[in-house]
This record gives sequence, C-alpha cells and structure tokens, in this order.
Amino acid sequence: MTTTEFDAKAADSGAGATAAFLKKQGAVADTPPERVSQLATEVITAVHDVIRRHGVTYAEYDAVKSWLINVGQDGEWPLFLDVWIEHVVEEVANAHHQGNKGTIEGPYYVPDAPVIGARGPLPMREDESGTPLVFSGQVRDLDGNALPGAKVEIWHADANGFYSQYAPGLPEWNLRGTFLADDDGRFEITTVRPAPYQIPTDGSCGKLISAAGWHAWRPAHLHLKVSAPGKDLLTAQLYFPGDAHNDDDIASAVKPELVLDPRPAADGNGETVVYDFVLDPETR
Ligand code: MBD
Ligand code: FE
Repeated sequence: MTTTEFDAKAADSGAGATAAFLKKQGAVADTPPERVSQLATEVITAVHDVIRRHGVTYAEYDAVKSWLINVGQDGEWPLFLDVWIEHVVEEVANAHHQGNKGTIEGPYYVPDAPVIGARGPLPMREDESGTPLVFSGQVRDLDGNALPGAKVEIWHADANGFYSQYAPGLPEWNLRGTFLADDDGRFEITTVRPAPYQIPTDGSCGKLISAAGWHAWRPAHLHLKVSAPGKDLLTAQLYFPGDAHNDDDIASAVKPELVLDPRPAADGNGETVVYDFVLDPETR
C-alpha cells in the first residue's frame, strides 16, 4: 500500500513544522532582562489569576501539565501558537500599516519555493483536483506606483486540505511557488481552489479542541508573502466568500478586506479573481 496525504499524522506534520521553525534564522530577539522579567511575570500572574478565580484543582493542574508535555512531544507548539496566539502579535505588529491588511503566517510556510516568473501555474500534479483558479493582481506602493519585480510567494492546501511537505505522498513543492511581478507590477497565478483546513484531530491541539467542544476548522485560504525592496513584507491570507468558517475561523485570522471576489472564468473552466496588494514603506 502506498502512503497518501490521507495518512497524515498530527505528530508528523508537527515534527515537520517544529523542525522548519527551528531552522529559521532571526528567531532570537535581543530582549533586555527588564522586559523579559515584566512580560514573564505578567503572563505567570495572569495564569495565577485564572487558577484563583476558577478554583482550579490538582486534577486539572495535572491534566494541563500532561497536555503541555504532549504538545511538545507531538511537535505541535508551532500549530498551537499560530492558531491561538499569533493573530494578536500580527495585530500589534502591523497596526500602523496603511496599505494591505495582513494576517498570520501559520505553521506551514516554506521559503525558497520554485520561481515561476510573472505568470504561470503553480507546481501541481497532472491530475490535481479542485476548481481551477486564476488569480491575478498588481503590487503597488501607498502612492499607487507599480512595484516591478515585487516578489509574490504563495502556498496553500490542496482540494483535500493538505499542505505539501506537511502531509505524506505529495510532490515536494505542490501548490507552492514564487512569482516576480512584471514591469507594471502585475502577476498571474494559475492554481486550484484549496479546501478548508481541519486542525489534525489526532494530536494535542485536536485533543484540546474536542475536550473544549470547539470546532477544528479554518476556512479555505491562500497564504501569501508579498515583498519589494524598501517595503515592509506583507504576510497575508485570502479567503473565499460564503465559506462556513469565515466568521468563526479557529485561528481568528479572517478580515473582511481579505475575502476575495471570484468570478466564473470566461472559458467556463473554473474561476478568475483579481486582488491587488499595497505595500507600506519599510519601518525601523
Ligand atoms: C493552517 O493552514 C494555518 O494557516 C494556520 C494559521 C494554522 C493551522 C493551519
Ligand atoms: Fe493555512
């Protein structure tokens, strides 16, 4: 029997996301001890307050202790943090932006995806399933000037909700690519519509979700990183209108400005959508 994406295990995608994160440069902040002490004290104090207010028991303390240990063993710290914490970090980091809204990166970005050029198809299987989607747009600065050569990185789940490099049986760069905008700042990406994403149910995050009676879903989304010299990197996701989870994304990452408006393709084959990106000048 061959292994397919449907054999994905929480602990495998978790281990992959953990290894990818640890490989990333720049994950060390040079934080002065006064700030470390203040932030750590306030987080710990907030936990103390919850314990007192709710009369947390030893049984509950031990359950949390074993759950925290298991999150690490499953490699699910990237998933946990990106689903429940990252959206507030993004909100604070980009509050000053006047251009495009951004949103969270999530755990499944891989740098250096194949360069396609200004237009073309993402790497995909010969028989890749899903509604064909042609996504075009222009990258501009705050004054409306085109940004030729802007880099548009895109990655997304397939029509079964799985990401290449984080589920088995998928080609390495499936549905991941790097586009370089043309002289008018324009790009055109040929792909297929992704499916909604379900947080793995067989790992620690899934265990929390079911113990709390939550749902495990993110709406279907395209992930993007858009960049140009002298501009702040824009990390975003784009969503599809009418998705059942646009209003209750478990990762709290949907914003109205990030919902696409796809139209039936002129040739009757799938959909086309236009979405432009406006980049803020580089801060700091
Ligand atoms: C995803 O695909 C994702 O985008 C986020 C933020 C968390 C988990 C899975
Ligand atoms: Fe995602």
